[in-house]
Amino acid sequence: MSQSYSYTFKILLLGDGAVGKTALVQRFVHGKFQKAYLMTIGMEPYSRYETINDVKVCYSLWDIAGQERFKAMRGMFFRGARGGLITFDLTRRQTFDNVENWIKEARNESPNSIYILVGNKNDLSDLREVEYEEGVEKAKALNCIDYIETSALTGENVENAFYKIGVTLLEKKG
Ligand code: G3D
Ligand code: MG
Repeated sequence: MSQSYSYTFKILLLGDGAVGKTALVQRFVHGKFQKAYLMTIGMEPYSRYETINDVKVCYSLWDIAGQERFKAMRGMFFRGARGGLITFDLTRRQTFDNVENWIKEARNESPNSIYILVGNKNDLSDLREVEYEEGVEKAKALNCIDYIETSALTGENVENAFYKIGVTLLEKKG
């Protein structure tokens, strides 16, 4: 059985180490949260097929997978990207402060791509270091399509984050 689809969107998972990029993509692709998985080395290809507004699209998801610190290895990763999730950890302000660097690099490598700002781990509300309004402000300032708070653990808003990117890319196409 073959799956036919109209578009393939290459979408990047960006952000500092341990913010939950792999957990988010696992949740989106496999529908579950895995407490422990091997630290991934190299690029992990994931895909999920979706129908958005009656159009079949393939999400090709590229998880930066352990290369957060190795800038020199990222050329292939960025090539051809249509968009990305710029992710930070709501419980670590440092990862929020680094969002600028990620978006700068992404725009430099893939000038026409679109980004959504994602504050992950919103299930850990007692440990939160970044307020919702700050996320909204930063998303505006950096020209992201939106700000959204997710939990790869509970699954909250994970579908929405990817859906928003897909819808926006389809609108750009059409
Ligand atoms: P990364 O791919 O960005 O480096 P990971 O991050 O997906 O490997 O996640 C880093 C750690 O955060 C993991 O914990 C993972 O279980 C946890 N995590 C990811 N997303 C969430 C979330 O939404 N809520 C909570 N509470 N934890 C999350 P460990 O303990 O394995 O290091
Ligand atoms: Mg990872």
